[in-house]
Amino acid sequence: MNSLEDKIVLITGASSGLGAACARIFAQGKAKLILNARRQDRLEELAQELKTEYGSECYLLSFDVRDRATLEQSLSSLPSPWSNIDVLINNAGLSRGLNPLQEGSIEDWEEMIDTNIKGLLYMTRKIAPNMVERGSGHIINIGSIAGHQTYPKGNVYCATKAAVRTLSEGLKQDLLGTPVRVSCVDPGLVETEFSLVRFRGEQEKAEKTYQGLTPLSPEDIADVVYFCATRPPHVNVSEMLVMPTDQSGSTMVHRRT
Ligand code: NDP
Ligand code: 8X3
Repeated sequence: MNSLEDKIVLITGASSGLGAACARIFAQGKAKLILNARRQDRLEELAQELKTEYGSECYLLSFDVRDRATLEQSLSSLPSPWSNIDVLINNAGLSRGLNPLQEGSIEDWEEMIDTNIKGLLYMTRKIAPNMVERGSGHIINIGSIAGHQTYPKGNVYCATKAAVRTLSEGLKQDLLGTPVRVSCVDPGLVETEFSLVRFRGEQEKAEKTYQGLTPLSPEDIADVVYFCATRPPHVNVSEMLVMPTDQSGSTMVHRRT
C-alpha cells in the first residue's frame, strides 16, 4: 500500500458530497489537504472538523474552477510547503436541469460545460506539468455512469461526463512513459446535494431521485478514490464504475416503492 502520510492532496468541490467525504478519508490517511470550492464557510467548517478529528492540516482555496485567471493565480501562489501536489482529485461538478435538449437552457449548458469539463482541464493543465517534472503524481477524475450511458433529458450533463472519461483516457495516453497516474472513478446514484443543485433547491423533486432504492453514500465513493490513491506506484486503476446494488445502468434502477 502506498502511504499518503504528509502527501499533498488537492480536492476540488470539497464543500459537499463526494469531495467532503474524500477529504475525511484522506485526512484519516494523514494526507495534507488543499480544499477547493466556492463556499469558503463550508470549507472552514470542514477544515475545523478535520483538525479536531484527525489533527489534519488544511489549506483552503475558495475559487470557482470556471475562473481560469483566479485558479491559475491561486495555484501559482501556493506557499512552498503546499506547492508540490501529489494527488489531484478533480471532483467539482454539477448538473443543471433535466430537459429535452431541444428545450434546454443554454445558460445551464454553459455552466455544466464550463465547470465539469473546462474547470477540470484548467486544474489539470496547471498541476500536471509539476507532477511530470517531479516524477510523481496521481490525477483522479470523477466521471459518472452518465458518461457511459446517456439517459433521456440528461443530454448535456451526460456529454460532460463522457468528456471526463475521454479526457482521462487521453491524459493517461499522453502521460505514458512518466510515473504520473490517471484514474477515472465513475459513480452511479450517490445521495448528495447533486439533485438539489440540479433542481435548483426543489427538495421534493431532488428526494425522488433516491426514493425506493438504497443509493450509494459519498463515503462509498470516497473509499474507492482512496483505494485508487493507495495502490503501489506501479499499479494504476484506470477506471472504476461503481453503482448501487439497486442500479444496473443509467436508466435501470430497482425501486421498491
Ligand atoms: P454536491 O453538489 O454535493 O457537491 C458538488 C461540489 O462541487 C460542491 O462542493 C460544490 O461546491 C463544487 N462545485 C460546483 N461547482 C463548482 C465550481 N464552479 N467551482 C468550484 N467548486 C464547484 O454533488 P456531488 O458530491 O454528488 O458531486 C461531486 C461530483 O460527483 C460531480 O462532479 C458530479 O458530477 C459527480 N457525480 C455525482 C453523482 C451523484 O449521484 N451524486 C454520480 C456520479 C458523479 P461549491 O458550491 O461550494 O462551489
Ligand atoms: C450523476 C449520476 O445518473 O444522476 O452523475 O446523472 S446521474
